[in-house]
Amino acid sequence: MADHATYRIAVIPGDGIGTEVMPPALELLEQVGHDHGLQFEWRHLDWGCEYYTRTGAMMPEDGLDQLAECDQVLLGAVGYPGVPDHVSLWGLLIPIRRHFDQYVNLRPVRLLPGLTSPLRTVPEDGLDFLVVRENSEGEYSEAGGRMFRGTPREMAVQESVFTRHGIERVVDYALDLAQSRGGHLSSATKSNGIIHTMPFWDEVVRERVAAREGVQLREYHVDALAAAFVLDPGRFDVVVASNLFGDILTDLGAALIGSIGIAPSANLNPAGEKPSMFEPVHGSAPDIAGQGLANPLGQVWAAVMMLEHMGHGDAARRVETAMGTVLSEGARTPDLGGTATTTDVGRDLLQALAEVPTGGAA
Ligand code: GGG
Repeated sequence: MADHATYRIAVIPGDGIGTEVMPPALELLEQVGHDHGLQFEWRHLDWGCEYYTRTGAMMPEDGLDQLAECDQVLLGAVGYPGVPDHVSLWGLLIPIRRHFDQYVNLRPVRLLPGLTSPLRTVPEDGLDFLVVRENSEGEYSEAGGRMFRGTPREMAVQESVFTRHGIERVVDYALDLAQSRGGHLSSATKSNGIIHTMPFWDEVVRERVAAREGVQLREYHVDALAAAFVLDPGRFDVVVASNLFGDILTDLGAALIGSIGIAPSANLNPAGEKPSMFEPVHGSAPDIAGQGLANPLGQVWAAVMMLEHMGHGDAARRVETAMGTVLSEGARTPDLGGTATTTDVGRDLLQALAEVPTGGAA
């Protein structure tokens, strides 16, 4: 991509600690942009639960049109007590993922330098695998309904939706990654208990793998997969999972690298025809919100994924190197056993970045 590129980035800090972890990420992006000839035009958007209490909606009616004018979206966290979780998620995060066909949710599980896994034994070369979560259908579905509310006959039905198109495209994305890495694809299923959708998932996964050279498929029931994440995480290279399974597995993945405060997530429209969205895996953490103690590294790592997606790998590597330095030598927030504040970590990150030569990231 050309130098002096200007990017219009929608910034939605959202709720709780989202508003605290976003500023250090933006400061770092400003600095790395300055160093690498990239300009960012921030479009700050105050959407979220407070916006909902003021207006009755999580974002304005033309919210998706406003985002369509941006190159990418940076999101903090969504959800806060007082607004039901399904209202906040289906009013902001999920419409964005669907409208912009961000059908891949890419979540790395990687032990950065300085991080210690809570696992007693980690592989010699550390933890390093990718989870590709299907992000547009599956268990996150509007199909269903409630009947007989407030009566003894009250009932709810929730349908999962799995389409051939939806499974094929996410598996193909995961296969591309597996071919460029260790050549192993692990698929999360539950076809013993889920009688329709999961056998279908397995069939389509096998078909797509059979059409590829050099990728070995391993299929796991999701419960056994969760156990293997803990007992033998070194066996994983690329994991592909449905929407809900991928969401649950990646919180476990975040725990394996020491804190959910660090883990990043990229909601990708792989063709780049529409904006993608980058967010930390963590939520709004009302228990620590407002105290300045949130770890900004998940948001910063999400920004690194945005730089990578935009083709600025050099700039991304520099920020990642700075993250490793801070994790090894710098301030730590309480989730990592320290007493530092969000601002302390942001300051150390900027200092560490200044030490990483442009074009010379380790
Ligand atoms: N960082 C965005 C956020 O608040 N995530 C919380 C959450 O529950 N997300 C649900 C999902 O990723 O499906």
